[in-house]
Amino acid sequence: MAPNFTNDEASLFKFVVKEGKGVKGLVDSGLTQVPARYIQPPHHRINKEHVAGSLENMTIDLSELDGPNHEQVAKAIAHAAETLGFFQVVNHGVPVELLESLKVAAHKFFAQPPEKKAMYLKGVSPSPMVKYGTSFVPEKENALEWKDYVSMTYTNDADAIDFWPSECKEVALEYIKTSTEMVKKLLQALIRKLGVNVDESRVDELIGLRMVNMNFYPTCPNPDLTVGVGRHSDMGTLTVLLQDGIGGLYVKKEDENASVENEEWVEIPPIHGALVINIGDTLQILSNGRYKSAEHRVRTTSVESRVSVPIFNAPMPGVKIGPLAELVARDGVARYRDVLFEDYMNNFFGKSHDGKKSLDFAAST
Ligand SMILES: O=C(O)CCC(=O)C(=O)O
Repeated sequence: MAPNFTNDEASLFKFVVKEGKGVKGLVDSGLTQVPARYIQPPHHRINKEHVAGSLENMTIDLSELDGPNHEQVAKAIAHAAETLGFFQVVNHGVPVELLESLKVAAHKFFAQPPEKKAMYLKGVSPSPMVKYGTSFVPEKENALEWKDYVSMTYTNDADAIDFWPSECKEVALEYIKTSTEMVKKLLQALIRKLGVNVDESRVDELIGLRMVNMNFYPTCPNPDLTVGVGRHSDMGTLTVLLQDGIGGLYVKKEDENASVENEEWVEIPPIHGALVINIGDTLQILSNGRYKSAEHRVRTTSVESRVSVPIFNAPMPGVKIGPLAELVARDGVARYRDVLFEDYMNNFFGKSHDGKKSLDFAAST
């Protein structure tokens, strides 16, 4: 018999969050409608009919970045970063077989019994670099997100092998290793397109913190009332995201004046072998607002469980981030203040998802 959580929020919270049974545990218990705690207010729900279309033509062949078409490709990347903040890449250097293995590993991790996953809950995990959980910051959220995740922060190979979950550690480590070169190249190209030269050590510093997450979105009985991930931008520099074939990732078209009813969202279509790249808040700040961190969100589905595997490439906590000095001189204004990335990160993880409000923390005074 499915536990009845409809009118008992405390028991629900204990079951899903504290005991680590997650949304997957709820679904496995046989529930036929989502508990009230998962119902989003109307303006946060994702209405499929209001989607402006899908982003078919933003796929960039990265092998061309090293060839005679370098300038053209760099221009396309910068254009995507200035407009939607999202694009997809193929020929990115991460083997396509590895992408397939990552999706299999994600399913394998979440298919385990709850107690095997709960050993990575915050507070009991054998390492602070591995965290299993559900939603985003459940303690702070009025409506929970329909998602479980495991997050692995990279420090060095030995720690990854010792502490990351055995179901996914090898592929996750390989994913980080094979994607880092691409991330560096993209960042170099984007910074050069701003007319600024930075040395390699600064580029390394801006992506020195790497977290690979495995997200699991179980099937949901009420996709119209829930979200997999609520509207947000990422805090770091560049995110690399592998999604499976289910679809449901939406990005908002920039229009500061659009009301919630009029805003336009486009779907990032799943493309076999491609990786999705999105601009994070850090790069918006560094570029003095020229590149846009992308506001995005994820729909739930009643058809099949979905997995995605992002790598969040971000500065090391001790790095100071702020608009590049050359851009401030050129623009005549600093649109953001300098902040320590650690403070930016603590603020980001201290609040529920709320569009691009995370950037307010670095707003110039
Ligand atoms: O699952 C996705 O497609 C996106 C995930 C995401 O936005 C996140 O983990 O922050």
